[in-house]
Amino acid sequence: MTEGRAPILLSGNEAIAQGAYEAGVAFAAGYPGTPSSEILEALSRITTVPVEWAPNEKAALEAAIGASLAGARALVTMKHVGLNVAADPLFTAAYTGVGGGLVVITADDPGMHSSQNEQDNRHYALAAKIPMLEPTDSREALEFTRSAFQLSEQFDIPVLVRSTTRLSHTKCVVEPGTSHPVERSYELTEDRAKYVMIPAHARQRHDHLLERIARLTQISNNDGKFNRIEPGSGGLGIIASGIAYQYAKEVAPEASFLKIGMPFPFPAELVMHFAEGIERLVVFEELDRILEQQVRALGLACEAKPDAMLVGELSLQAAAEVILGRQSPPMVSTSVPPRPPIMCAGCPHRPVFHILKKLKAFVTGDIGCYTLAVLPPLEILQTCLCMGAGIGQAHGLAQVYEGDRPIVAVIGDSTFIHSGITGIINMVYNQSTATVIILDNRTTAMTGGQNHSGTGLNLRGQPTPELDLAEMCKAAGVSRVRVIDSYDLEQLEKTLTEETVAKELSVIIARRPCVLLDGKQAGTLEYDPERCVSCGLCLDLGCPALVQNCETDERRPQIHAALCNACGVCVQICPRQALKIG
Ligand SMILES: Cc1ncc(C[n+]2csc(CCOP(=O)(O)OP(=O)(O)O)c2C)c(N)n1
Repeated sequence: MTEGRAPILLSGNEAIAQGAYEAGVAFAAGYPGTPSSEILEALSRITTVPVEWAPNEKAALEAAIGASLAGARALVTMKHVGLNVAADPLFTAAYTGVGGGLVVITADDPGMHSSQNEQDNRHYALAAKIPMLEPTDSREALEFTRSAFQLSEQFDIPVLVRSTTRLSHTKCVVEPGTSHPVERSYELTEDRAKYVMIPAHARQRHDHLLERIARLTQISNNDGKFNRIEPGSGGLGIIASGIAYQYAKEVAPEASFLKIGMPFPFPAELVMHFAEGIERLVVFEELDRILEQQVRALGLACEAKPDAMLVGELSLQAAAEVILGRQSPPMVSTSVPPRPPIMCAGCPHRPVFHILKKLKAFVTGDIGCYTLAVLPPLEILQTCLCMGAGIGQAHGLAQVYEGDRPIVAVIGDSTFIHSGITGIINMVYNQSTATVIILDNRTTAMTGGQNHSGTGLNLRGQPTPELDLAEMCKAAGVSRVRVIDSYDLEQLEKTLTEETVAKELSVIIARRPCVLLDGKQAGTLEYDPERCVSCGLCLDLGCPALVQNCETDERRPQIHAALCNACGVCVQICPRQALKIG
Protein backbone atom coordinates (compact mmCIF):
# COMPACT_ATOMS: atom_id res chain seq x y z
CA MET A 1 0.00 0.00 0.00
CA THR A 2 1.89 3.03 -1.23
CA GLU A 3 1.25 6.51 -2.50
CA GLY A 4 0.81 7.11 -6.22
CA ARG A 5 -1.74 6.15 -8.82
CA ALA A 6 -0.53 2.67 -9.82
CA PRO A 7 -3.47 0.26 -9.37
CA ILE A 8 -2.92 -2.34 -6.66
CA LEU A 9 -4.85 -5.17 -5.07
CA LEU A 10 -6.27 -4.26 -1.69
CA SER A 11 -8.65 -6.06 0.62
CA GLY A 12 -11.65 -4.09 1.80
CA ASN A 13 -9.94 -3.64 5.16
CA GLU A 14 -6.72 -2.37 3.58
CA ALA A 15 -8.76 -0.06 1.37
CA ILE A 16 -10.54 1.40 4.41
CA ALA A 17 -7.13 2.05 5.97
CA GLN A 18 -5.92 3.66 2.74
CA GLY A 19 -9.06 5.83 2.56
CA ALA A 20 -8.52 7.03 6.12
CA TYR A 21 -4.87 7.72 5.35
CA GLU A 22 -5.76 9.69 2.24
CA ALA A 23 -8.27 11.70 4.26
CA GLY A 24 -5.50 12.72 6.63
CA VAL A 25 -6.62 10.71 9.64
CA ALA A 26 -4.74 11.91 12.73
CA PHE A 27 -5.88 9.34 15.30
CA ALA A 28 -7.21 5.80 15.05
CA ALA A 29 -8.32 3.32 17.68
CA GLY A 30 -10.22 0.07 17.84
CA TYR A 31 -10.54 -3.34 19.41
CA PRO A 32 -9.80 -6.46 17.34
CA GLY A 33 -12.67 -8.50 15.98
CA THR A 34 -13.11 -10.47 12.80
CA PRO A 35 -13.60 -9.22 10.12
CA SER A 36 -12.34 -5.75 11.14
CA SER A 37 -8.95 -6.44 12.77
CA GLU A 38 -6.66 -5.82 9.78
CA ILE A 39 -7.82 -2.22 9.28
CA LEU A 40 -5.74 -0.73 12.09
CA GLU A 41 -2.85 -3.09 11.39
CA ALA A 42 -2.79 -1.90 7.77
CA LEU A 43 -3.13 1.73 8.82
CA SER A 44 -0.24 1.44 11.28
CA ARG A 45 2.00 0.39 8.40
CA ILE A 46 1.30 3.47 6.28
CA THR A 47 1.11 6.28 8.78
CA THR A 48 2.99 7.49 11.83
CA VAL A 49 -0.05 9.03 13.57
CA PRO A 50 -1.30 7.30 16.74
CA VAL A 51 -2.97 3.98 15.85
CA GLU A 52 -4.06 2.20 19.01
CA TRP A 53 -5.64 -0.95 20.34
CA ALA A 54 -8.02 0.04 23.11
CA PRO A 55 -9.16 -2.31 25.89
CA ASN A 56 -12.61 -2.37 24.29
CA GLU A 57 -14.71 -0.68 21.65
CA LYS A 58 -16.28 1.86 24.01
CA ALA A 59 -12.85 3.06 25.13
CA ALA A 60 -11.74 3.23 21.49
CA LEU A 61 -14.72 5.33 20.42
CA GLU A 62 -14.42 7.66 23.39
CA ALA A 63 -10.74 8.26 22.64
CA ALA A 64 -11.58 9.02 19.02
CA ILE A 65 -14.31 11.41 20.14
CA GLY A 66 -11.67 13.16 22.25
CA ALA A 67 -9.30 13.50 19.29
CA SER A 68 -12.17 14.75 17.14
CA LEU A 69 -12.99 17.35 19.81
CA ALA A 70 -9.59 18.88 19.20
CA GLY A 71 -10.30 19.03 15.47
CA ALA A 72 -8.43 15.89 14.43
CA ARG A 73 -9.85 13.44 11.94
CA ALA A 74 -10.39 10.23 13.88
CA LEU A 75 -11.17 6.64 12.89
CA VAL A 76 -12.62 3.86 15.04
CA THR A 77 -12.81 0.21 13.97
CA MET A 78 -14.70 -2.73 15.40
CA LYS A 79 -16.71 -5.78 14.48
CA HIS A 80 -20.51 -5.63 14.51
CA VAL A 81 -20.95 -6.77 18.13
CA GLY A 82 -18.30 -4.25 19.15
CA LEU A 83 -20.80 -1.55 18.29
CA ASN A 84 -23.07 -2.90 21.04
CA VAL A 85 -20.26 -2.16 23.48
CA ALA A 86 -19.65 1.28 21.97
CA ALA A 87 -23.33 2.11 21.53
CA ASP A 88 -23.57 4.28 24.63
CA PRO A 89 -21.12 6.98 23.50
CA LEU A 90 -22.19 6.53 19.86
CA PHE A 91 -25.83 7.49 20.34
CA THR A 92 -25.05 10.69 22.19
CA ALA A 93 -22.15 11.57 19.89
CA ALA A 94 -24.83 11.97 17.22
CA TYR A 95 -26.24 14.79 19.36
CA THR A 96 -22.97 16.52 20.19
CA GLY A 97 -21.60 16.18 16.71
CA VAL A 98 -17.91 16.31 16.02
CA GLY A 99 -14.90 18.58 15.81
CA GLY A 100 -12.68 16.84 13.26
CA GLY A 101 -14.33 14.19 11.10
CA LEU A 102 -15.23 11.07 13.08
CA VAL A 103 -15.68 7.82 11.19
CA VAL A 104 -16.79 4.59 12.83
CA ILE A 105 -16.23 1.35 10.92
CA THR A 106 -18.60 -1.48 11.74
CA ALA A 107 -17.58 -4.77 10.11
CA ASP A 108 -20.56 -7.10 10.13
CA ASP A 109 -20.37 -10.86 9.79
CA PRO A 110 -23.35 -12.29 7.90
CA GLY A 111 -23.07 -16.06 8.06
CA MET A 112 -21.20 -15.84 11.37
CA HIS A 113 -17.84 -16.98 10.04
CA SER A 114 -16.35 -15.93 13.35
CA SER A 115 -19.06 -14.39 15.51
CA GLN A 116 -21.67 -15.25 18.07
CA ASN A 117 -24.51 -13.57 16.15
CA GLU A 118 -25.14 -11.94 12.78
CA GLN A 119 -26.86 -8.71 13.79
CA ASP A 120 -27.40 -6.25 10.95
CA ASN A 121 -25.77 -3.01 12.06
CA ARG A 122 -27.69 -0.91 9.58
CA HIS A 123 -30.23 -0.82 12.43
CA TYR A 124 -27.75 1.25 14.42
CA ALA A 125 -27.75 3.98 11.78
CA LEU A 126 -31.52 4.27 11.99
CA ALA A 127 -31.66 4.01 15.77
CA ALA A 128 -28.82 6.45 16.49
CA LYS A 129 -29.70 8.78 13.57
CA ILE A 130 -26.19 8.53 12.19
CA PRO A 131 -25.49 8.48 8.44
CA MET A 132 -24.14 5.21 7.15
CA LEU A 133 -22.15 4.44 4.03
CA GLU A 134 -22.08 0.93 2.62
CA PRO A 135 -19.40 0.17 0.00
CA THR A 136 -19.66 -2.80 -2.34
CA ASP A 137 -15.97 -3.40 -3.10
CA SER A 138 -12.48 -2.27 -2.11
CA ARG A 139 -12.51 0.69 -4.49
CA GLU A 140 -15.63 2.06 -2.86
CA ALA A 141 -14.33 1.13 0.59
CA LEU A 142 -11.44 3.50 -0.03
CA GLU A 143 -13.54 6.27 -1.59
CA PHE A 144 -16.40 6.05 0.89
CA THR A 145 -14.05 6.08 3.89
CA ARG A 146 -12.30 9.16 2.51
CA SER A 147 -15.65 10.84 1.83
CA ALA A 148 -16.98 9.85 5.24
CA PHE A 149 -14.54 12.24 6.91
CA GLN A 150 -15.74 15.11 4.72
CA LEU A 151 -19.39 14.28 5.35
CA SER A 152 -18.72 14.07 9.07
CA GLU A 153 -17.24 17.56 9.15
CA GLN A 154 -19.75 19.06 6.73
CA PHE A 155 -22.74 17.82 8.73
CA ASP A 156 -21.17 17.87 12.20
CA ILE A 157 -21.95 14.21 12.83
CA PRO A 158 -20.13 10.87 13.22
CA VAL A 159 -20.41 8.71 10.10
CA LEU A 160 -20.75 4.94 10.14
CA VAL A 161 -19.14 2.89 7.39
CA ARG A 162 -20.46 -0.66 7.21
CA SER A 163 -18.41 -3.48 5.81
CA THR A 164 -19.15 -7.19 5.83
CA THR A 165 -16.81 -10.19 5.89
CA ARG A 166 -16.90 -10.66 2.09
CA LEU A 167 -15.98 -7.03 1.51
CA SER A 168 -13.41 -6.81 4.30
CA HIS A 169 -11.52 -9.87 3.16
CA THR A 170 -11.94 -9.80 -0.63
CA LYS A 171 -9.15 -8.19 -2.62
CA CYS A 172 -9.76 -6.15 -5.72
CA VAL A 173 -7.95 -3.53 -7.74
CA VAL A 174 -7.96 0.03 -6.47
CA GLU A 175 -6.04 3.15 -7.35
CA PRO A 176 -4.57 4.52 -4.15
CA GLY A 177 -4.06 8.24 -3.89
CA THR A 178 -1.88 10.35 -1.68
CA SER A 179 -2.47 11.46 1.87
CA HIS A 180 -3.93 14.91 2.38
CA PRO A 181 -2.95 15.92 5.89
CA VAL A 182 -5.54 18.37 7.14
CA GLU A 183 -3.98 21.78 7.55
CA ARG A 184 -5.20 22.74 10.97
CA SER A 185 -3.86 23.09 14.45
CA TYR A 186 -5.61 21.05 17.08
CA GLU A 187 -7.20 23.29 19.70
CA LEU A 188 -9.03 22.79 22.98
CA THR A 189 -12.54 23.89 22.11
CA GLU A 190 -14.86 25.18 24.82
CA ASP A 191 -18.42 24.73 23.63
CA ARG A 192 -20.45 23.42 26.53
CA ALA A 193 -23.82 23.77 24.82
CA LYS A 194 -22.56 21.40 22.14
CA TYR A 195 -20.52 18.95 24.19
CA VAL A 196 -22.05 18.79 27.68
CA MET A 197 -25.21 16.73 27.28
CA ILE A 198 -27.29 17.86 30.21
CA PRO A 199 -30.97 17.65 29.27
CA ALA A 200 -31.27 21.37 28.49
CA HIS A 201 -28.44 21.15 25.96
CA ALA A 202 -29.36 17.68 24.70
CA ARG A 203 -32.90 18.76 23.77
CA GLN A 204 -31.51 21.45 21.53
CA ARG A 205 -28.92 19.14 20.08
CA HIS A 206 -31.60 16.53 19.31
CA ASP A 207 -33.50 19.15 17.31
CA HIS A 208 -30.27 20.06 15.61
CA LEU A 209 -29.61 16.38 14.85
CA LEU A 210 -32.95 16.07 13.09
CA GLU A 211 -32.12 19.15 11.05
CA ARG A 212 -28.71 17.69 10.13
CA ILE A 213 -30.34 14.42 9.09
CA ALA A 214 -32.84 16.34 6.94
CA ARG A 215 -29.92 18.00 5.14
CA LEU A 216 -28.13 14.67 4.78
CA THR A 217 -31.30 13.24 3.22
CA GLN A 218 -30.77 15.69 0.36
CA ILE A 219 -27.32 14.18 -0.19
CA SER A 220 -28.78 10.69 0.00
CA ASN A 221 -31.38 11.59 -2.66
CA ASN A 222 -29.39 13.80 -4.96
CA ASP A 223 -25.65 13.47 -4.58
CA GLY A 224 -25.33 10.52 -6.98
CA LYS A 225 -22.13 9.39 -5.34
CA PHE A 226 -23.49 7.04 -2.71
CA ASN A 227 -26.97 6.28 -4.01
CA ARG A 228 -27.18 6.18 -7.77
CA ILE A 229 -29.39 4.93 -10.54
CA GLU A 230 -27.77 2.73 -13.17
CA PRO A 231 -30.25 2.57 -16.03
CA GLY A 232 -30.70 -0.76 -17.79
CA SER A 233 -32.96 -2.19 -20.44
CA GLY A 234 -36.32 -3.91 -19.86
CA GLY A 235 -38.72 -3.45 -17.02
CA LEU A 236 -36.73 -5.04 -14.20
CA GLY A 237 -35.51 -2.68 -11.48
CA ILE A 238 -33.34 -3.84 -8.60
CA ILE A 239 -32.61 -1.97 -5.40
CA ALA A 240 -29.52 -3.45 -3.77
CA SER A 241 -26.70 -2.54 -1.43
CA GLY A 242 -23.37 -3.89 -0.22
CA ILE A 243 -22.20 -7.24 -1.46
CA ALA A 244 -25.78 -8.11 -2.49
CA TYR A 245 -25.44 -5.49 -5.23
CA GLN A 246 -22.50 -7.41 -6.73
CA TYR A 247 -24.43 -10.67 -6.81
CA ALA A 248 -27.51 -9.01 -8.30
CA LYS A 249 -25.45 -7.21 -10.94
CA GLU A 250 -23.80 -10.45 -11.96
CA VAL A 251 -27.05 -12.39 -12.44
CA ALA A 252 -29.03 -9.54 -14.01
CA PRO A 253 -26.58 -7.19 -15.76
CA GLU A 254 -29.31 -5.82 -18.05
CA ALA A 255 -31.58 -4.70 -15.22
CA SER A 256 -31.89 -1.13 -14.01
CA PHE A 257 -30.27 -0.69 -10.62
CA LEU A 258 -30.70 1.67 -7.73
CA LYS A 259 -27.43 1.08 -5.98
CA ILE A 260 -27.69 2.06 -2.33
CA GLY A 261 -24.40 3.18 -0.84
CA MET A 262 -26.02 5.32 1.85
CA PRO A 263 -28.80 3.27 3.46
CA PHE A 264 -29.40 5.95 6.10
CA PRO A 265 -30.78 8.56 5.68
CA PHE A 266 -32.98 6.61 3.32
CA PRO A 267 -33.29 8.16 -0.18
CA ALA A 268 -37.10 8.02 -0.39
CA GLU A 269 -37.38 10.53 -3.27
CA LEU A 270 -34.77 8.71 -5.30
CA VAL A 271 -36.54 5.40 -4.73
CA MET A 272 -39.86 6.90 -5.91
CA HIS A 273 -38.12 8.31 -8.97
CA PHE A 274 -36.45 4.98 -9.72
CA ALA A 275 -39.70 3.08 -9.40
CA GLU A 276 -41.34 5.20 -12.12
CA GLY A 277 -41.46 3.13 -15.30
CA ILE A 278 -40.20 -0.01 -13.58
CA GLU A 279 -42.49 -2.98 -14.21
CA ARG A 280 -41.01 -5.32 -11.65
CA LEU A 281 -39.24 -3.95 -8.60
CA VAL A 282 -36.98 -6.29 -6.59
CA VAL A 283 -35.16 -5.42 -3.38
CA PHE A 284 -32.08 -7.55 -2.76
CA GLU A 285 -30.22 -7.07 0.51
CA GLU A 286 -28.26 -9.21 2.96
CA LEU A 287 -29.62 -10.00 6.45
CA ASP A 288 -32.60 -7.92 7.59
CA ARG A 289 -35.36 -6.31 5.48
CA ILE A 290 -34.20 -2.77 6.09
CA LEU A 291 -34.41 -1.37 2.56
CA GLU A 292 -37.43 -3.50 1.71
CA GLN A 293 -39.49 -2.22 4.63
CA GLN A 294 -38.74 1.37 3.76
CA VAL A 295 -39.59 0.79 0.08
CA ARG A 296 -42.89 -0.78 1.10
CA ALA A 297 -43.56 2.08 3.51
CA LEU A 298 -43.56 4.37 0.44
CA GLY A 299 -46.53 2.37 -0.87
CA LEU A 300 -44.45 0.67 -3.56
CA ALA A 301 -45.06 -2.97 -4.41
CA CYS A 302 -41.85 -4.93 -4.56
CA GLU A 303 -40.49 -8.44 -4.46
CA ALA A 304 -37.80 -9.56 -2.06
CA LYS A 305 -36.06 -12.61 -0.69
CA PRO A 306 -37.88 -15.38 1.21
CA ASP A 307 -37.57 -15.65 5.00
CA ALA A 308 -35.02 -18.46 4.65
CA MET A 309 -32.56 -15.86 3.35
CA LEU A 310 -32.81 -13.73 6.48
CA VAL A 311 -30.11 -15.99 7.87
CA GLY A 312 -26.57 -16.17 6.53
CA GLU A 313 -24.84 -14.70 3.53
CA LEU A 314 -26.44 -14.21 0.17
CA SER A 315 -24.83 -15.69 -2.93
CA LEU A 316 -25.10 -15.77 -6.69
CA GLN A 317 -27.52 -18.69 -6.30
CA ALA A 318 -29.67 -16.64 -3.94
CA ALA A 319 -29.62 -13.76 -6.41
CA ALA A 320 -30.62 -16.08 -9.27
CA GLU A 321 -33.47 -17.47 -7.20
CA VAL A 322 -34.87 -14.13 -6.06
CA ILE A 323 -34.25 -12.07 -9.19
CA LEU A 324 -34.53 -14.61 -12.00
CA GLY A 325 -36.88 -16.99 -10.19
CA ARG A 326 -34.74 -20.01 -10.94
CA GLN A 327 -32.79 -22.47 -8.91
CA SER A 328 -29.24 -22.68 -10.13
CA PRO A 329 -26.57 -25.17 -9.20
CA PRO A 330 -23.76 -23.89 -6.96
CA MET A 331 -21.23 -21.99 -9.09
CA VAL A 332 -18.37 -23.23 -6.94
CA SER A 333 -17.99 -26.82 -5.81
CA THR A 334 -18.85 -27.03 -2.14
CA SER A 335 -17.38 -30.50 -1.71
CA VAL A 336 -14.55 -29.23 0.46
CA PRO A 337 -13.87 -31.60 3.37
CA PRO A 338 -15.09 -30.08 6.64
CA ARG A 339 -12.27 -28.77 8.83
CA PRO A 340 -13.78 -27.98 12.23
CA PRO A 341 -11.89 -25.42 14.30
CA ILE A 342 -9.71 -26.93 16.99
CA MET A 343 -7.29 -25.70 19.64
CA CYS A 344 -3.71 -25.89 18.37
CA ALA A 345 -1.33 -28.66 19.42
CA GLY A 346 0.30 -27.37 22.58
CA CYS A 347 -2.45 -24.79 23.27
CA PRO A 348 -2.07 -23.84 26.94
CA HIS A 349 -5.87 -23.71 27.36
CA ARG A 350 -6.23 -27.49 26.86
CA PRO A 351 -4.67 -28.73 30.16
CA VAL A 352 -6.91 -26.36 32.15
CA PHE A 353 -9.99 -27.90 30.59
CA HIS A 354 -8.62 -31.39 31.14
CA ILE A 355 -8.44 -30.72 34.90
CA LEU A 356 -11.81 -28.95 35.00
CA LYS A 357 -13.32 -32.03 33.41
CA LYS A 358 -11.71 -34.20 36.03
CA LEU A 359 -13.22 -31.99 38.74
CA LYS A 360 -16.65 -32.19 37.08
CA ALA A 361 -16.85 -28.41 37.13
CA PHE A 362 -19.72 -26.53 35.55
CA VAL A 363 -17.85 -24.12 33.30
CA THR A 364 -19.32 -20.85 32.10
CA GLY A 365 -17.39 -19.68 29.09
CA ASP A 366 -16.53 -16.67 27.08
CA ILE A 367 -15.27 -15.77 23.63
CA GLY A 368 -11.77 -16.67 22.48
CA CYS A 369 -9.84 -19.74 21.38
CA TYR A 370 -10.95 -21.42 24.59
CA THR A 371 -14.58 -21.42 23.39
CA LEU A 372 -13.48 -24.47 21.38
CA ALA A 373 -13.67 -26.46 24.63
CA VAL A 374 -17.36 -26.82 23.80
CA LEU A 375 -16.45 -29.33 21.07
CA PRO A 376 -15.54 -33.01 21.44
CA PRO A 377 -13.64 -34.53 23.05
CA LEU A 378 -13.50 -31.84 25.79
CA GLU A 379 -17.19 -30.79 25.67
CA ILE A 380 -16.92 -28.91 28.94
CA LEU A 381 -17.91 -25.32 28.15
CA GLN A 382 -21.56 -24.74 29.04
CA THR A 383 -22.08 -21.11 28.01
CA CYS A 384 -20.76 -18.50 25.58
CA LEU A 385 -22.82 -15.34 25.22
CA CYS A 386 -20.79 -12.19 24.77
CA MET A 387 -17.44 -10.87 25.94
CA GLY A 388 -17.24 -10.86 29.73
CA ALA A 389 -20.55 -12.68 30.27
CA GLY A 390 -19.07 -15.91 31.64
CA ILE A 391 -18.02 -14.21 34.87
CA GLY A 392 -21.46 -12.73 35.48
CA GLN A 393 -23.12 -16.03 34.66
CA ALA A 394 -20.90 -17.91 37.11
CA HIS A 395 -21.77 -15.41 39.82
CA GLY A 396 -25.52 -15.68 39.21
CA LEU A 397 -25.33 -19.48 39.12
CA ALA A 398 -23.32 -19.63 42.33
CA GLN A 399 -25.81 -17.37 44.09
CA VAL A 400 -28.67 -19.81 43.52
CA TYR A 401 -27.16 -23.27 42.98
CA GLU A 402 -26.98 -25.43 46.08
CA GLY A 403 -25.38 -28.60 44.65
CA ASP A 404 -21.79 -29.85 44.84
CA ARG A 405 -20.40 -29.12 41.38
CA PRO A 406 -17.81 -26.35 41.29
CA ILE A 407 -18.95 -23.30 39.33
CA VAL A 408 -16.03 -21.98 37.29
CA ALA A 409 -15.84 -19.13 34.79
CA VAL A 410 -13.07 -19.16 32.19
CA ILE A 411 -12.04 -16.01 30.36
CA GLY A 412 -9.09 -15.07 28.15
CA ASP A 413 -6.67 -12.28 29.07
CA SER A 414 -7.81 -9.96 26.29
CA THR A 415 -11.47 -10.62 27.07
CA PHE A 416 -10.82 -10.07 30.78
CA ILE A 417 -9.36 -6.65 30.04
CA HIS A 418 -12.19 -5.92 27.59
CA SER A 419 -15.02 -6.56 30.01
CA GLY A 420 -14.08 -8.95 32.82
CA ILE A 421 -13.14 -6.63 35.63
CA THR A 422 -16.64 -5.27 36.27
CA GLY A 423 -17.82 -8.87 36.73
CA ILE A 424 -15.05 -9.43 39.29
CA ILE A 425 -15.99 -6.23 41.13
CA ASN A 426 -19.57 -7.48 41.21
CA MET A 427 -18.44 -10.84 42.61
CA VAL A 428 -16.38 -9.22 45.35
CA TYR A 429 -19.13 -6.79 46.26
CA ASN A 430 -21.79 -9.49 46.40
CA GLN A 431 -19.52 -12.09 48.03
CA SER A 432 -19.53 -14.71 45.29
CA THR A 433 -18.27 -18.23 45.91
CA ALA A 434 -17.48 -19.11 42.30
CA THR A 435 -14.02 -19.51 40.77
CA VAL A 436 -12.69 -17.49 37.85
CA ILE A 437 -9.82 -18.72 35.68
CA ILE A 438 -8.09 -16.15 33.51
CA LEU A 439 -6.52 -18.06 30.61
CA ASP A 440 -3.58 -15.74 30.14
CA ASN A 441 -1.84 -16.68 26.88
CA ARG A 442 -0.32 -13.18 26.55
CA THR A 443 -2.22 -12.27 23.38
CA THR A 444 -5.57 -11.89 21.68
CA ALA A 445 -5.14 -15.22 19.91
CA MET A 446 -8.59 -15.74 18.44
CA THR A 447 -8.42 -12.68 16.22
CA GLY A 448 -4.86 -13.14 15.03
CA GLY A 449 -2.59 -12.42 17.99
CA GLN A 450 -3.00 -8.72 18.67
CA ASN A 451 -1.31 -7.07 21.63
CA HIS A 452 -3.36 -5.69 24.51
CA SER A 453 -2.78 -3.77 27.76
CA GLY A 454 -1.55 -6.95 29.49
CA THR A 455 1.19 -7.81 26.97
CA GLY A 456 3.44 -4.83 27.59
CA LEU A 457 3.51 -4.04 23.86
CA ASN A 458 1.38 -1.59 21.90
CA LEU A 459 -0.18 -2.04 18.45
CA ARG A 460 3.12 -1.31 16.73
CA GLY A 461 4.93 -3.82 18.99
CA GLN A 462 6.69 -1.09 20.99
CA PRO A 463 7.15 -1.52 24.77
CA THR A 464 4.52 0.06 27.00
CA PRO A 465 3.51 -0.43 30.68
CA GLU A 466 2.05 -3.89 31.28
CA LEU A 467 -1.22 -4.31 33.14
CA ASP A 468 -0.79 -6.74 36.04
CA LEU A 469 -3.95 -8.85 36.08
CA ALA A 470 -3.25 -10.39 39.49
CA GLU A 471 -2.74 -6.99 41.14
CA MET A 472 -5.83 -5.71 39.40
CA CYS A 473 -7.95 -8.51 40.90
CA LYS A 474 -6.41 -7.94 44.34
CA ALA A 475 -7.16 -4.24 44.04
CA ALA A 476 -10.77 -5.13 43.27
CA GLY A 477 -10.84 -6.97 46.60
CA VAL A 478 -10.20 -10.62 45.64
CA SER A 479 -8.17 -12.15 48.45
CA ARG A 480 -7.53 -15.53 46.79
CA VAL A 481 -5.52 -14.82 43.65
CA ARG A 482 -3.09 -17.45 42.33
CA VAL A 483 -0.87 -17.48 39.28
CA ILE A 484 0.10 -20.85 37.83
CA ASP A 485 1.75 -22.35 34.74
CA SER A 486 -0.85 -23.92 32.45
CA TYR A 487 1.57 -26.65 31.37
CA ASP A 488 2.18 -27.84 34.96
CA LEU A 489 -0.60 -30.38 35.37
CA GLU A 490 0.18 -31.32 38.96
CA GLN A 491 0.11 -27.71 40.15
CA LEU A 492 -2.94 -27.03 38.04
CA GLU A 493 -4.91 -29.88 39.59
CA LYS A 494 -3.82 -29.01 43.13
CA THR A 495 -4.66 -25.32 42.73
CA LEU A 496 -7.99 -25.86 40.99
CA THR A 497 -9.05 -28.44 43.57
CA GLU A 498 -8.19 -26.14 46.49
CA GLU A 499 -9.80 -23.07 44.98
CA THR A 500 -13.00 -24.70 43.81
CA VAL A 501 -13.72 -26.18 47.25
CA ALA A 502 -13.03 -22.84 48.96
CA LYS A 503 -16.30 -21.19 49.86
CA GLU A 504 -15.19 -17.81 48.63
CA LEU A 505 -14.29 -16.16 45.36
CA SER A 506 -10.93 -17.12 43.85
CA VAL A 507 -9.20 -15.95 40.73
CA ILE A 508 -6.64 -18.28 39.15
CA ILE A 509 -4.43 -16.89 36.42
CA ALA A 510 -3.33 -19.83 34.26
CA ARG A 511 -0.40 -18.34 32.39
CA ARG A 512 1.60 -19.63 29.44
CA PRO A 513 2.15 -17.85 26.12
CA CYS A 514 0.13 -18.98 23.12
CA VAL A 515 2.06 -21.59 21.09
CA LEU A 516 1.83 -19.35 18.07
CA LEU A 517 3.87 -16.78 20.00
CA ASP A 518 6.19 -19.10 21.81
CA GLY A 519 6.76 -21.73 19.15
CA LYS A 520 7.82 -25.29 19.75
CA GLN A 521 9.26 -26.34 23.10
CA ALA A 522 12.60 -28.16 23.23
CA GLY A 523 12.68 -31.88 22.42
CA THR A 524 10.55 -34.32 20.47
CA LEU A 525 7.58 -36.35 21.62
CA GLU A 526 8.28 -40.09 21.60
CA TYR A 527 5.91 -43.01 22.01
CA ASP A 528 6.73 -46.44 23.39
CA PRO A 529 4.06 -48.96 22.27
CA GLU A 530 5.42 -51.55 24.70
CA ARG A 531 4.42 -49.41 27.67
CA CYS A 532 1.07 -48.25 26.27
CA VAL A 533 -2.01 -49.91 27.81
CA SER A 534 -4.46 -48.34 25.33
CA CYS A 535 -6.22 -46.35 28.06
CA GLY A 536 -6.76 -43.48 25.60
CA LEU A 537 -6.29 -40.78 28.24
CA CYS A 538 -3.88 -38.93 25.97
CA LEU A 539 -6.40 -39.04 23.12
CA ASP A 540 -9.07 -37.53 25.36
CA LEU A 541 -7.04 -34.34 25.41
CA GLY A 542 -8.15 -33.69 21.84
CA CYS A 543 -4.68 -32.58 20.75
CA PRO A 544 -4.40 -32.61 16.93
CA ALA A 545 -0.82 -33.91 17.25
CA LEU A 546 -2.09 -37.13 18.86
CA VAL A 547 -4.62 -39.10 16.87
CA GLN A 548 -5.91 -42.61 17.31
CA ASN A 549 -3.80 -45.10 15.42
CA CYS A 550 -6.11 -46.24 12.64
CA GLU A 551 -4.30 -49.55 12.21
CA THR A 552 -5.74 -50.87 15.44
CA ASP A 553 -9.10 -50.77 17.24
CA GLU A 554 -7.33 -50.08 20.50
CA ARG A 555 -7.07 -46.55 21.82
CA ARG A 556 -3.43 -46.11 20.95
CA PRO A 557 -1.99 -42.81 19.85
CA GLN A 558 -0.13 -41.93 16.73
CA ILE A 559 2.04 -38.82 16.82
CA HIS A 560 1.76 -36.16 14.12
CA ALA A 561 5.36 -35.01 14.46
CA ALA A 562 4.82 -32.03 12.14
CA LEU A 563 2.08 -30.66 14.42
CA CYS A 564 3.50 -31.50 17.85
CA ASN A 565 4.88 -28.57 19.82
CA ALA A 566 6.39 -30.78 22.53
CA CYS A 567 4.38 -29.09 25.28
CA GLY A 568 4.63 -32.28 27.36
CA VAL A 569 1.04 -32.19 28.64
CA CYS A 570 0.23 -35.65 27.24
CA VAL A 571 3.45 -36.94 28.83
CA GLN A 572 2.14 -35.85 32.24
CA ILE A 573 -1.22 -37.50 31.63
CA CYS A 574 0.08 -40.90 30.52
CA PRO A 575 -0.06 -43.24 33.58
CA ARG A 576 2.51 -45.68 32.04
CA GLN A 577 5.22 -43.31 30.77
CA ALA A 578 4.50 -44.49 27.25
CA LEU A 579 5.01 -40.92 26.07
CA LYS A 580 8.11 -38.88 26.74
CA ILE A 581 9.94 -35.83 25.43
CA GLY A 582 13.24 -37.10 24.05
C1 LIG B 1 -17.66 -7.11 21.60
C2 LIG B 1 -16.71 -8.00 20.88
N1 LIG B 1 -15.54 -7.48 20.42
C3 LIG B 1 -14.66 -8.29 19.77
C4 LIG B 1 -14.94 -9.60 19.58
C5 LIG B 1 -13.96 -10.48 18.82
N2 LIG B 1 -13.24 -11.35 19.74
C6 LIG B 1 -13.67 -12.57 20.03
S1 LIG B 1 -12.78 -13.29 21.21
C7 LIG B 1 -11.75 -12.02 21.34
C8 LIG B 1 -10.61 -12.00 22.30
C9 LIG B 1 -9.83 -13.26 22.34
O1 LIG B 1 -8.69 -13.08 23.13
P1 LIG B 1 -8.55 -13.72 24.55
O2 LIG B 1 -9.71 -13.42 25.41
O3 LIG B 1 -7.24 -13.31 25.09
O4 LIG B 1 -8.58 -15.28 24.26
P2 LIG B 1 -7.65 -16.15 23.28
O5 LIG B 1 -8.30 -16.18 21.95
O6 LIG B 1 -6.30 -15.52 23.28
O7 LIG B 1 -7.65 -17.50 23.89
C10 LIG B 1 -12.12 -11.03 20.46
C11 LIG B 1 -11.39 -9.79 20.30
C12 LIG B 1 -16.19 -10.08 20.05
N3 LIG B 1 -16.57 -11.34 19.87
N4 LIG B 1 -17.03 -9.26 20.71
